[in-house]
Amino acid sequence: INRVLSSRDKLQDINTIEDTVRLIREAKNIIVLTGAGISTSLGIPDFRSDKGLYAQLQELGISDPTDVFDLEIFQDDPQIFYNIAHMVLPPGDVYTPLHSFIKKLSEEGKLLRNYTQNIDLVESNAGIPDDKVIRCHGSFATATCQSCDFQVDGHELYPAIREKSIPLCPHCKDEREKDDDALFPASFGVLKPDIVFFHESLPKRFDTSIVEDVKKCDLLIAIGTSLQVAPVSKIVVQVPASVPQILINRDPILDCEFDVNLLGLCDDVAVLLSEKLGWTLNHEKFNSIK
Ligand code: CNA
Repeated sequence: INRVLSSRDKLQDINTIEDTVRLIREAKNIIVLTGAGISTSLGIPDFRSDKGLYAQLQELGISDPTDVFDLEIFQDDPQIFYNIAHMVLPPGDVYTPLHSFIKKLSEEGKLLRNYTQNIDLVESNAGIPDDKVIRCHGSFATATCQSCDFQVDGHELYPAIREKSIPLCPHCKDEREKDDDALFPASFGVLKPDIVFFHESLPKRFDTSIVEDVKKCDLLIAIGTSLQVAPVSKIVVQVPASVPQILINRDPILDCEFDVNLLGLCDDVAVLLSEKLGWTLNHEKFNSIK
């Protein structure tokens, strides 16, 4: 993955939250494009906010925090990733009102696809159907040996990740430990969660779905993302210019022209939109936020 920004011209006569509610009512094929901001209320830091992971890593003395998620650097020294991987481990069985809102879009037959950049698997906790979710940057669900491609359940890595140690492949482990003279490369027999690092390709399912989905899409809603990482950031220019686009985000995105910018905490916006749509969200916080 690499980084790109994009821009488009705004559509006329679509400016307000009332327009957003009308568009959601009328839409049948919504692409919801999500990022780390939709999980921050669960205590998972995003990358680029003031108190996000990148700022925390800089405080730890890591000058370029993207190094931590760089495949070539991982292959040279997997410990750099495993020193911080505990900070991005998926949470337990929890989800947010915003995740409930996406589930509701699906139940109403309006969700074409949720393209998520998140690796935290919270969409599943919320019950968003798997066929509606494209995990563009992979997830912690599985992990793969860097030497023999043996795949394990991602949960098997969690104890090692919490201890900041390097999880090893059950098949390559013995060979690696026999190697007194350290003849093997640093990543020999190392298990890596199947999350997409910089310099890695996105899952095939992303490429196969996006081409048809942008043709069918009649509304795009981007939520909790800074849209700094391509190719996901390019989705907003791949959908036809006639398709309205809504942003729900705490911070504005200056490089992109959305038709409506709903700036604020996405859980609050989800609750507000649901109220206006006459929907009840299946979430314990729904009434308290109201
Ligand atoms: P980012 O670049 O950190 O941007 C996050 C955006 O969310 C910012 O623009 C914030 O303003 C906004 N935001 C933060 N909190 C809220 C909130 N409560 N309500 C509304 N908006 C909010 O993250 P992106 O997702 O754009 O960048 C893509 C990276 C982040 C992907 O590669 C992910 O794998 C990676 N990531 C994922 C997770 C996760 O899975 N939860 C956590 C951290 C990073």
